[in-house]
Amino acid sequence: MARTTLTRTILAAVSVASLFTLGACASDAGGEPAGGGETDAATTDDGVITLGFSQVGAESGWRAANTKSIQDTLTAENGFDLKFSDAQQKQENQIQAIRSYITQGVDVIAFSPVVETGWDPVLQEAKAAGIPVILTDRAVDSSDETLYESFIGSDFVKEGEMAGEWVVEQYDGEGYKAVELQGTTGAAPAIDRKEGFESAVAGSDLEIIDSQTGNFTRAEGKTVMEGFLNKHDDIDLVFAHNDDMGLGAIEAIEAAGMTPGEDIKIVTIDAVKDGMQALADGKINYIVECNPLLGPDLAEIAQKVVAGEEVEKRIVVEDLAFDQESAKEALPTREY
Ligand code: GYE
Repeated sequence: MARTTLTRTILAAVSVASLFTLGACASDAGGEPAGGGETDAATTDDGVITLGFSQVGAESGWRAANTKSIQDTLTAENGFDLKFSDAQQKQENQIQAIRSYITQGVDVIAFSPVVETGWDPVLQEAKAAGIPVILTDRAVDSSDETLYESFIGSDFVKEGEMAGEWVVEQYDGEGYKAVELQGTTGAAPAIDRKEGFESAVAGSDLEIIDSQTGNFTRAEGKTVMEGFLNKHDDIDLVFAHNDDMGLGAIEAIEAAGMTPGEDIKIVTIDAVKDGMQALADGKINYIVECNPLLGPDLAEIAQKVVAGEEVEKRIVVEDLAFDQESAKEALPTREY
């Protein structure tokens, strides 16, 4: 049951790539690129696709698996020259990296936006320079869909709903009190997972008594959970927007002398190995998957965009969900 399939949903099939002058240098600005790094102009003449990727950071197990998938796929062997930068969860770093890629005249820019809003100006700069942009993992909140070619990633609202539906199925009628560990404030997965979970538990007797960001990290998940435990003595359940924050919550619950998974139930999203192990061990009760292996889809879409072919505007990655038994089954062959 642990197999993941990628389902492609074609929402708009007209590529605007053909409108761009592919391979054109963004600008011979002459000066140093804003984000630092290499200055040699990219070209498609040699058939190699130079792709500038701006990653969110290294905040979680999910992110590590996502970075590995991208670096393992966009290799010289596969015809790519990958320029990779880590934004350390800061939007200004991502904007600087994107500007640097524009200055370098890369063939394609791809990025996973740390937050949803505030991208239009830099995306307009990329468009004006004729450099196509691909979004991976997280969406931008923009009314101008011509600013990017394609968005590859999961349906985060659905993930939140799947988590909430399971909780209602298990615990409705028991008057459960839940706390929520939110992802990074303003990030698409935090906004959407919250919305999905809330809509699924609406109408049940499950009450969300507290909700705060843990920034998708284990350390902050632990600290925020410690605060919740100091403030409330009636927590039945934790909904964490990712495994890492759930793992931090486990540490806080154990330090408070309680048994995670029993005294306080835990539901998370991601299904990375550490989370799945905790689920198999009974410390987490349910995990909704979020597949981080986006490298192959990104490579394919980038190749098509550079070739001027049509690309799917939205590629939805399908996710599974795991309980203790299915986690035990999946673990031995789990890729991430
Ligand atoms: O769930 C979390 C990571 O954007 C889907 O970011 C991604 C999320 C993932 O930090 O672990």
